[in-house]
Amino acid sequence: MSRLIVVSNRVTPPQAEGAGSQGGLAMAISAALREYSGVWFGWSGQSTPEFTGQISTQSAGGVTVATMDLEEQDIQEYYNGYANRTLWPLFHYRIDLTQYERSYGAGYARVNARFADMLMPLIAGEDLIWVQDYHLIPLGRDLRERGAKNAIGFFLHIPWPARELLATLPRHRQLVEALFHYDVVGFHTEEWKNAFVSYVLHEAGGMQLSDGSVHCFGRTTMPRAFPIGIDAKGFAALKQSEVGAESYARMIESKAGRKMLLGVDRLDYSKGIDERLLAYERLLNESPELKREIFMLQISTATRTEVDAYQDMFARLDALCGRINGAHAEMDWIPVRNVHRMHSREELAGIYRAADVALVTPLRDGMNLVAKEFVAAQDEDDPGVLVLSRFAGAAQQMHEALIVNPFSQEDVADAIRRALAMPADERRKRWRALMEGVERDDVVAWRDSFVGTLEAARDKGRKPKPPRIAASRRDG
Ligand code: GDG
Repeated sequence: MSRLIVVSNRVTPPQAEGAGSQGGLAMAISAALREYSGVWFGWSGQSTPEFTGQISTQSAGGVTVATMDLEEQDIQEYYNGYANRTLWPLFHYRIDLTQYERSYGAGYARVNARFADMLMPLIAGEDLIWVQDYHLIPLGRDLRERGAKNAIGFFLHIPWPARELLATLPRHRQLVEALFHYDVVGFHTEEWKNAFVSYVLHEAGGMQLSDGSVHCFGRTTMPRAFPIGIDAKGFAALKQSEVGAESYARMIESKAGRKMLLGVDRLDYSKGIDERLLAYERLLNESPELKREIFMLQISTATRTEVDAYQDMFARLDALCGRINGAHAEMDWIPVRNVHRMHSREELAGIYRAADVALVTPLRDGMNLVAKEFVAAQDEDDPGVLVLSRFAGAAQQMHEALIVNPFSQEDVADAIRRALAMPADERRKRWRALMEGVERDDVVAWRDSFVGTLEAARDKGRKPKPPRIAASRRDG
């Protein structure tokens, strides 16, 4: 078996799992690498006064973890700048928040080149290289320029924007061109993949070939949807752990017979937290009979605190929760519990299990793992109901959830009412179908399907090439 080298912006060693610090991507990667004798390379998260080009390596759970430190200027321009002030908002359809600064673009190019310089000596002939996410789009091209002949794949964890939005980005063609140095380009959903193909055909004048690959800028790549999953069995087991069972018992006691609506998010404008609270406020105003019967627990953890768009989010959230509580609370009932503390994975599993309704209502989300974790943590005899935004990638797989438009307070309030009133039989039926999908399309299936496609692309590249037949070419 070839060795797998995974490259991502941040690296969280697998043994840190359970410590409560891993985001969606980190959880998925450590689960994916666990069975490989793979290498995981990325930024340590630390800054250094001057870039030294030194790599620290450590072995953890069969995985070699290799990290480098970055200079403060690199972190500001590449990470807080181009990645999180430019690409993240733009790819989440927020051009109003997108900052287009040349210095950010220069920092992004510089750090990707640093990644390539540092990674080249670690690469052996047969290694498969798998680059993760929007921080590292140019890395494949930078590696090729340094002579890498390996199969290199790229996976995007966030949405791919509509081409009209992408066209607002200065040098958007160069960004897309860089993707053509990968053998495989993966997206969570057909929708994001189609948006990419649409750009290639209509904006860049490329063509799609009969096998689904796309040809443009003199190169060919294979775009495909690989919906990410969770470690479903592992997550379901967490709720049975000592801490998981304890947090479940604590939640059940504090529910005092009421039904709990649950939101769990990194505090990010893409997650639709304010909109969700406004929908809940509307529900309380429209259905006063539900008061005292329900409450909402919103867990929102801090993220990207150095980026301005995130800085006033806690203040806004607290003000909104304060307003709802001020208007509706009674001496022995509070409608919203607003929690910013981070919980361990085990605690989280217990909390999910105790919830009656999960509100996963992002305005735009690549996939959303919270939806899948909630399903995995339910008890089969008495499962909760998932209310899911149609704009989360997860909605394209989780059809048995109550699918809502998160921009419509009425729509979300209706879905909450429906979830609260749903008979146990229907809840079980929906949950069984959802759980089947979460178990089948888990993180191992995601890894195997991506790596299998990358291996196939490598093997195909070794054979003599058949003549190319254009399946479709639309004018641009
Ligand atoms: C990106 C894409 C895509 C949250 N609070 C706590 C905590 N979390 C964990 C959740 C979940 C993760 O954070 C969030 O994952 P998401 O998938 O919802 O979102 P992003 O972090 O934005 O991830 C996303 C993902 O990449 C994977 O491709 O699905 O669309 O945006 O795992 O459980 N974890 C702990 N304590 C908390 O308080 N331990």
